[in-house]
Amino acid sequence: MINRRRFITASAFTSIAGLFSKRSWASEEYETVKGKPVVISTWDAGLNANKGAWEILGKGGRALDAVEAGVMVTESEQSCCVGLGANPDREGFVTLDACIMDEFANCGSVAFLERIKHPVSVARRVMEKTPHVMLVGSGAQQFAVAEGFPLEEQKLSADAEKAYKEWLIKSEYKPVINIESKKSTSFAPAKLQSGEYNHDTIGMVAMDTNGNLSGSCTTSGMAFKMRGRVGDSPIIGAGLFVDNEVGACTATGQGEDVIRMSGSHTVVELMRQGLSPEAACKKAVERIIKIKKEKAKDIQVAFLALNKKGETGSFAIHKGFSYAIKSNTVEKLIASKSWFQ
Ligand code: SD4
Repeated sequence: MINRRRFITASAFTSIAGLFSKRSWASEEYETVKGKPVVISTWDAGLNANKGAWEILGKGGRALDAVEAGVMVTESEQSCCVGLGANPDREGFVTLDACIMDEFANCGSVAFLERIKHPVSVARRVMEKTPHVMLVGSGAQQFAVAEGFPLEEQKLSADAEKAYKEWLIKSEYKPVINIESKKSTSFAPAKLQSGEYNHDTIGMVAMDTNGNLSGSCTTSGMAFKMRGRVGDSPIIGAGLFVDNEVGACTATGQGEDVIRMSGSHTVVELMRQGLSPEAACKKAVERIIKIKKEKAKDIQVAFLALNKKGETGSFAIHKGFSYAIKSNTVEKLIASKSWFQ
């Protein structure tokens, strides 16, 4: 239960390292950002992504433009696990999923998209230029090319190639996503074990100076997934949901378990009933735990939400999830609370 709000009035942008080392807030607190605009995004890659979004939000721009530009930063980071530099599927191909949603409930999505650098931008084109919400596979690629997106070379990044080769030695298919506390998964190559490669998604939600909300989500999905596998990230209501009257939410972690309880939509509906972002995320996590029972300890899912008042919050199954926040008064990484400690 939420009984205390912590208003962030930080005078200057405090050092991220310093703030991250102080994970001492009481369990009843949650982050509240005073004033708009504000942007939040998943994992540490969110710090850079938020800077990209801020180029637009900081100048009074629209949240929709900001959430597209923000996650494009991560899609471009070849060293990261989102976009074409990411880990491939079991057949050695990088396949990408993304979606975007605006304040009018317009939404667009692509899944199982190959050789396109910015799937989030293709998702936006689907939203703006077609009567549809979702395009997949070769159809999505064909649409992207027709829209002028260059078809990139089908080549793994050096890191992804190394990880894939290591994975091929055993070729074990035991999907485990994002459990930082469990660095040693049965298939995980060195970089996965170090946690460096364990995040293959960025989800971002933002409120602009007009108080309008938008969100985006983009991923390479689960490393070494079955060919054709699509997770929650491009699914409106699962990996992302925005309701401009209430709030917005994005999810990360084991997509299958987010899809089966319409995760992000559930969080927004809980906020509609009056729950704070953190309380809503926690309730959604509890629902997954109820569904998965004992198996919940083997999966990670985290929700990240923003409400119409500019309050933000998150909750994860396991510890290790963090999210990045940026507003006029704060820029930092926040360690999420979690069900298992
Ligand atoms: C998926 N939810 O494809 C994504 C994976 C993820 O950080 O979030 N990874 O299931």
